Amino acid sequence: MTRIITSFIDGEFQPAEGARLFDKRSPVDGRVIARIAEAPQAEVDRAVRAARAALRGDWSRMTVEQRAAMLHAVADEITRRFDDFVAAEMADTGQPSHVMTHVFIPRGAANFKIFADVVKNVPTESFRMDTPDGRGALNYAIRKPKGVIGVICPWNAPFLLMTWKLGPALACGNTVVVKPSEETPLTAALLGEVMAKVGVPKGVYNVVNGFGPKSTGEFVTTHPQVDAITFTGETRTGTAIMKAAAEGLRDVSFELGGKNAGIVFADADFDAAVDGIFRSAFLNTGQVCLGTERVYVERPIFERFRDALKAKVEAVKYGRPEDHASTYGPLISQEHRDKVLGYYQRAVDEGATVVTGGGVPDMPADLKGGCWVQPTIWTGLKDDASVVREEIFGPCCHLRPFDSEDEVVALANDNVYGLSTTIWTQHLARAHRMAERIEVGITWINAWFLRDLRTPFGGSKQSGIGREGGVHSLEFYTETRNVCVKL
Ligand code: NAD
Ligand code: 6OD
Repeated sequence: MTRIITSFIDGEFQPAEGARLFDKRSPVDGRVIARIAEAPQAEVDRAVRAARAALRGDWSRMTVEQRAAMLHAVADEITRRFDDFVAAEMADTGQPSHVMTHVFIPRGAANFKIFADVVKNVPTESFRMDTPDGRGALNYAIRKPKGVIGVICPWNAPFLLMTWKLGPALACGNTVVVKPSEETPLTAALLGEVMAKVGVPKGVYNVVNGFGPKSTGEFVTTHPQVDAITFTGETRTGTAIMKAAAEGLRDVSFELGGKNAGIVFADADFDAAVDGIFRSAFLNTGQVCLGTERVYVERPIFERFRDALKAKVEAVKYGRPEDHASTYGPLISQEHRDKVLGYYQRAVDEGATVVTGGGVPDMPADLKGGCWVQPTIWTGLKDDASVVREEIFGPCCHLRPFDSEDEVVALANDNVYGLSTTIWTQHLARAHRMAERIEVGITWINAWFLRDLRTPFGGSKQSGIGREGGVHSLEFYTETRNVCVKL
């Protein structure tokens, strides 16, 4: 029988009777793997009220130490149920098991641990001031939870990205109403089981499922009792959510789209650069916000680099995620596949040379219903081609030669997005100089997606608002208040 995923509110999964259900299909073969109950306005309202009530219950009476210990217990339970999380995320996304076991699921547990530790160790400021009577005064700051946080999540790395918001939100003493992507509901539901098992007070973690506009997502973001909204997803959606948040002047934290530049100098460690760019363009079938769909290669090594990257791309192994030989998965949905294939066609129309890929692979009969596309490399596009300017969010990149540092900095910055860049060179003085000049939130030098969770993470320009990570997350998930004591 097909499993039904319902909302998790006030510590309980909701009954499925009477719910409006929609299908969750496997990206691998198109089979229906679950049916999801779309939470209507009234159910979102119950979730928000549960979260509000929990702000005044046992959760609010816990010491920081007790809350941090509870989040460590959540992390430990995720680790104990590691295989269940891997299976759920593989079913939702179709991505290979090694990506789940090495990257995405371990980060779930790490996201709870790091912020449990941060809140215990971050001081607040104090200022001693002079006063006319000579006795002075002491100011000190205290941090308070912001309240009920609406957490709106995307589908591309569902568990990593959801827990990246939940870890700090809960560590700071907030309660949450999470809206997972309609494409990837499974790990958020599993986390409900974990929260209940560990004894996280009812109403602290709530999940409502459904779509975005005119559906569950919008019901969360427009709810007047939601105090702040943290969102990861497309820039266009961020604009809609910001409008919703303007009502009631609620705070937002946004991690949005990107069209990131990978930059390879001729002096780079060649093999490391090819590996790095291969990962940055094709990991997770290119569905990573930090991915490099624009790759600039210094002219003397351009052709050699193109050929080496092509060889790696042509060696990917398509297959089911649980087959350990698979290195490459499908896109998330047929809708997203149509979008990516639309760009594949547009690249040809805009005059690209297709180095490899550009279409649909010939899959075995049992996988034909999946959302497969070929990993693709282009060259020869003009800098103003839409394929070079717009986020595709697929397994593809355009390679373009460059001749000077100034030229490549200008090319990298010539975009409305500013999320990340990866620079490959042995000339570290130049790399540091470029890091100052490229308008992005995150620069990697001779690395990509190497994450220290204490560092500021977020985008410049249209790639985001705010920074999360380490103490930066506390700026969003707490309200700092000043206390002034006359001495
Ligand atoms: P999306 O914006 O389509 O959807 C994200 C979430 O928002 C989903 O849960 C969706 O249901 C909800 N939503 C959509 N419209 C809404 C509305 N009007 N009101 C409330 N909720 C609404 O994004 P996606 O397709 O799921 O994810 C891919 C995008 O996310 C890409 O653009 C990618 O670059 C971006 N992303 C950015 C980062 C980052 O850290 N900067 C990380 C991952 C993904
Ligand atoms: O590593 C992270 O914390 C993070 N937010 C990664 C985002 C990946 C985007 O697809």
